[in-house]
Amino acid sequence: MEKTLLIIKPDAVERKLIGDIIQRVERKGLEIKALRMEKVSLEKAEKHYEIHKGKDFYNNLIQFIISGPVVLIVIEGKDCIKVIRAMAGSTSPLEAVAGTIRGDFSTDILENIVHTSDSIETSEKEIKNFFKSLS
Ligand code: FUP
Repeated sequence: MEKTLLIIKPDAVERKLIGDIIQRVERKGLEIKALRMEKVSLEKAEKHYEIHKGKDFYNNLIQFIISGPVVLIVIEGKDCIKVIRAMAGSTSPLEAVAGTIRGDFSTDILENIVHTSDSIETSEKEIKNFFKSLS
């Protein structure tokens, strides 16, 4: 069964949005397979975002994701990668519509509440980075 990684980012943890976001996942009918709260290490952050290395926003992205605790969640369900990305909403705050997580909670392209895997290949890699026992 397909799996995806959802990260509740430091801004959302700070703003006490963990419960709201988890409730959306459960109400959608998806399965939570693993869940852990932690402050991400620089090493793991760099691995997670290696595809963005060299981009102008890369340093800010790394500093942000290690700035405070996050919640790492492995979700399982039919087509869950696409379903969770649709629920997260667009990366661009101008395009993230109301009803999506980003559309409801963020106006910022960097501090944008959640990370979601974007393909089967990246979800496997991302889950392996944070949950050794699931891979
Ligand atoms: P997404 O898959 O929607 O999380 O977006 P991307 O993989 O394109 O980008 C990863 C993260 O980089 C975003 F969550 C926020 C950050 N980012 C910026 O800060 N500026 C940009 O122009 C694009 C992305």
